[in-house]
Amino acid sequence: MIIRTLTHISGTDREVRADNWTSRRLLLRADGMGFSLHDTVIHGGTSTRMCYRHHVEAVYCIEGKGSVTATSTGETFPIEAGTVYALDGHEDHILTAETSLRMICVFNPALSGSEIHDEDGAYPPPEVMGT
Ligand code: 9YT
Repeated sequence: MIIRTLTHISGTDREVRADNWTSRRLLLRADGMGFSLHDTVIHGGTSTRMCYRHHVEAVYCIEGKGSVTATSTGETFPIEAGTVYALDGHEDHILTAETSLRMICVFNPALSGSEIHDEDGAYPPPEVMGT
């Protein structure tokens, strides 16, 4: 059994900061679960374009208000605590945080933890990460 807390992760390499978000990686590829589990805070007043070509991702909001827009259709869906969006089709999307959003994110395949977004807002596939 793996037991881990946000307190343990804080200040370690499992806490990853980008311009628009800070992500605490509770479970990563090395943990062998087949998915990764992240507690991510999207900073209020930001918009982030992402497109995970090599992963599916489910994102469950537990705090804050914002929206997600599917760039292919222009449709925008509101996000608040209790809303999940699941990118089952690797959709290109823009996540807008009106207030700070706290999101529980699950990636499959699991992230190894050292990925960075490319110019399209994607993470590289697992084979490129050598894990
Ligand atoms: C909601 C979302 O996908 N934000 C980007 C960061 C991601 N959750 C991560 O890398 O932990």
